Amino acid sequence: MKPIIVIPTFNEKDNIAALLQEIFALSVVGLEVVVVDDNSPDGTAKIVEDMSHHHFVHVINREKKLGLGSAYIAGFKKALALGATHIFEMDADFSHNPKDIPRLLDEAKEHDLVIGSRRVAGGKIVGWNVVRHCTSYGATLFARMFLGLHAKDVTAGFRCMKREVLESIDLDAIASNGYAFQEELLFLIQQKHFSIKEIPVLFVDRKRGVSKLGKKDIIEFFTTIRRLRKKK
Ligand SMILES: Nc1nc2c(ncn2[C@@H]2O[C@H](COP(=O)(O)OP(=O)(O)O)[C@@H](O)[C@H]2O)c(=O)[nH]1
Ligand SMILES: [Mg+2]
Repeated sequence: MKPIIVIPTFNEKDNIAALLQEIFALSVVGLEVVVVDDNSPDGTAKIVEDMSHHHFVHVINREKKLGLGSAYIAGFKKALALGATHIFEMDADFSHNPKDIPRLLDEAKEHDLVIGSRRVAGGKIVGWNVVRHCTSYGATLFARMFLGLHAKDVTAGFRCMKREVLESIDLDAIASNGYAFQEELLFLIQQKHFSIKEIPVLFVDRKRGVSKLGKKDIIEFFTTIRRLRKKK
């Protein structure tokens, strides 16, 4: 088995080294990490490059901030080329607990996509303000209603997919580039009838660094729903 965790980063210098250390402290055989950095002004990529001498961590350096969606696509392609059996999505900011990685991987024995879900029994979001809760809840409701998504946490960025899932999808055809990327990918996976399982996770808002979620992303989320609806 060769699970590869793809982590997009933009200005995560206060999180990335500690996160990678926690990931590599797990007893998961064959685990590797691909960090996709968009030329973070705070030097995130250099921290990861220095760690790559001692750990199985690869860095993709992109010239500028090109968006979350394209960062994930670049990371997925690299993970597939490295021979990953399972590919994870994960934030760099400790909102996703590295200790949940083995649980997700274990569920992936039975399912093609496993979502670390905040919206099933036992899952929880800690540290968001009311506005963020309402935005996320509204986005989830709309996406489920208009796209017929079965998963309860459609915007989750903590996922584990079997390689066959990504191999079956035309990654270059994914048009959304911000946070809408997560709903579009989920839509495509569901359309191909892969088995999807949600397991509860505790999501804790970042303690260090700032969120990159912007108004543009929220608008794109809803325009993506309109675009994908036509493909249902
Ligand atoms: N490479 C890259 N990473 C990004 C970009 N936007 C966000 N990220 C990273 O994607 C992850 C999720 O973003 P984050 O700001 O934590 O979003 P939030 O958890 O929804 O508030 C973090 O690891 C960010 O550093 C981007 O444009 N390019
Ligand atoms: Mg985050």
